[in-house]
Amino acid sequence: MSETRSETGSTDRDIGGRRTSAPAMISYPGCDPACDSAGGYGAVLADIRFGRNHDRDAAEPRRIRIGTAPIAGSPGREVWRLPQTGTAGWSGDIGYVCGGDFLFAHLLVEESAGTDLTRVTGRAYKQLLAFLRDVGFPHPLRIWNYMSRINNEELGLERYQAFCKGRAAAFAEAAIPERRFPAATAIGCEAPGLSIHMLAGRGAGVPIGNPRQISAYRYPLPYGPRPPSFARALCYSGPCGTLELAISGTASIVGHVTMHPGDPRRQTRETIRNLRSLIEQARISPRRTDHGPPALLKVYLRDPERVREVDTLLRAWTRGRSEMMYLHGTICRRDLEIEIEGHDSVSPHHAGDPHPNDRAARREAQR
Ligand code: 3EB
Repeated sequence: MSETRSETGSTDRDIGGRRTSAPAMISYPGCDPACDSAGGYGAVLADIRFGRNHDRDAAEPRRIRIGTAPIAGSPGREVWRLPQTGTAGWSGDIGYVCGGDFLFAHLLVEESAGTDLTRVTGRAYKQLLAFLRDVGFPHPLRIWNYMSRINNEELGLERYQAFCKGRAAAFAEAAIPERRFPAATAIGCEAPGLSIHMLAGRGAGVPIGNPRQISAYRYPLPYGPRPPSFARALCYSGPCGTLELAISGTASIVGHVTMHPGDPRRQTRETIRNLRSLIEQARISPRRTDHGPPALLKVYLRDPERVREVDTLLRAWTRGRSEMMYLHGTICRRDLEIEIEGHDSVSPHHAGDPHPNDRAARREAQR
């Protein structure tokens, strides 16, 4: 899918009139050969590859593999870079890497037959949140969750809903309120086990809501006994004075209702409308009028055969301004065919007055 590759591989690039930061914290090096040379990009906080199974490398906690396979030649690797990184290691089952005000942490839990995903998730999240607090990065900013059989019913509950129940219990126990919920992705895959990885910070971010959708943590009961604990997007101060926008997995949901069930093309259009409205709401671009697509998009498709039509629609929106990754993953509602997450990074320096979100982020970080 070489057509989808962005031609903007330089460090200091001008995208749609906005200047993105250099170095951007997260990149897909498959799209951007310049990122593979370490020079000028600093140290690696996380090196994430996508493939057939979940895996971790005991010798290198920076490196993990996620069991959602790239589709049709899509890049399948993501690298997070900072000016410097510090301590890296293992704390029990948790792998971690520290870098400045940020922490990369991950956990892979094997599930044996007949275990209760509510309990497995609750335990995993309690462990992770306690670890974050102990090491002084108490704020989860962005979390990715991957689980098997996501739409299967077990012990009288759909597994995604069991996951939500366990996660909610852990957030409650750690006294993390809704306004501190991270941006997140939750995806099903054929690979066994529950894989959780995250970016956490010393300071908190500012949650962004989507005017077209109700907050996921307010979803009504029919979607599960406990609603999902995540913010539609989270804005936080980046490593080099940048403003980062982590965009959660976004789907064809308006209000709380699935639109165009089972139709990947119409769901893609609806999801683009949701992403645009969210980005407009976040206004991280220094200029009011300029809200292009995010620098990075990651697309999960239930049916990999539909990638061409989806790619055509997405390219009409992004017009070469975004790096894209396509992965085979199962969405958490049976009637959803596609979910799209994103990340953006802007340098507000040249904008004169600090952007309102920047001021808010600093204020939040000091609390
Ligand atoms: C949605 O909007 C789609 O449970 O962490 C997207 C992103 C979704 C994250 C999560 C779920 C999650 O409800 C599903």
